Amino acid sequence: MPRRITRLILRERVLELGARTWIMGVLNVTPDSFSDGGEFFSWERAVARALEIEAEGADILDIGGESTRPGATPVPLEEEKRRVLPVIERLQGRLRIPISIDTTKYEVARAALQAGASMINDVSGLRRDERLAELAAEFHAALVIMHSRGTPETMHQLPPSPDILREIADHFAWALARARAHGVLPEQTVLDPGLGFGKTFEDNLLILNRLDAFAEFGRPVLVGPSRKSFIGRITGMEPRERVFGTAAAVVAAIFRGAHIVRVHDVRQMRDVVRVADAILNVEEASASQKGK
Ligand code: HH2
Repeated sequence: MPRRITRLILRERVLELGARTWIMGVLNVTPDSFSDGGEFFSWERAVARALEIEAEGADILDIGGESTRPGATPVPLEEEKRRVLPVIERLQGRLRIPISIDTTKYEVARAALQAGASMINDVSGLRRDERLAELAAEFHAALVIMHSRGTPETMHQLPPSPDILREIADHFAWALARARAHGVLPEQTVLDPGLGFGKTFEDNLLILNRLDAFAEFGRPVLVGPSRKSFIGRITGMEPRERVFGTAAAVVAAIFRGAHIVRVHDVRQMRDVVRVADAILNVEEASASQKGK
């Protein structure tokens, strides 16, 4: 079944999502991210990787200056700004795809938007600071509302959720209402169930298998399975070796209605996404006639 087409506002751009899957390429300007920590921890290398991510076929670039892995050291505000802002500034006029800022901090998001970012990727889903919604409204930026159980410091001590799908849906309903109250249009929002964020191994698999449960909100769904530990638990592979496992999760997500996939291995996932999209979008009536 083809995916639902939804409109997404990213500042001056208004895009139709759903005809094909969007790829969000990950750029972590951090020394300690779980799968690529330290790799792009200099402005020159980060800028070069950003341009490469675009050339490899990403539709959006997600820049983050603070690792969210469990137990990661919180990054002070000024340090997070120092990591990401020079990269966004140096990309102005050079990168054609929109930039998303992966932060939960109001000041970082504001400075990133001022420097040219057009999406806020809030892994706390407005729980840390609702003013991120005010910012999205003010700049007409897109807002990713992700579900997380607890914070990176606490998420692995929480008892499992009795009903993870219900818990995520309740959070989406709450956060969409809060965003609306701060002046964010529904067309500016994207929903993300937050794979790995305080979820059990089975929760992660269930979320992917039942991703279509979140279609009821009528908003694009983003998922970030890339190199995550539930894949390592199945394959026994280290983070950088989880490319094929990530590919399987990406295909499953696309077939359950994901509009955007957040990945590190953009070049490889571009082919994965293209093939999955072609299968998803084939029309039965024309299948026997065309392209023999
Ligand atoms: N996952 C990570 C970070 N940000 N944002 C969204 N919307 N969805 C996700 O699943 C998501 C996210 C964690 O991955 P990564 O950025 O590679 O690691 P780290 O947080 O250690 O930098």
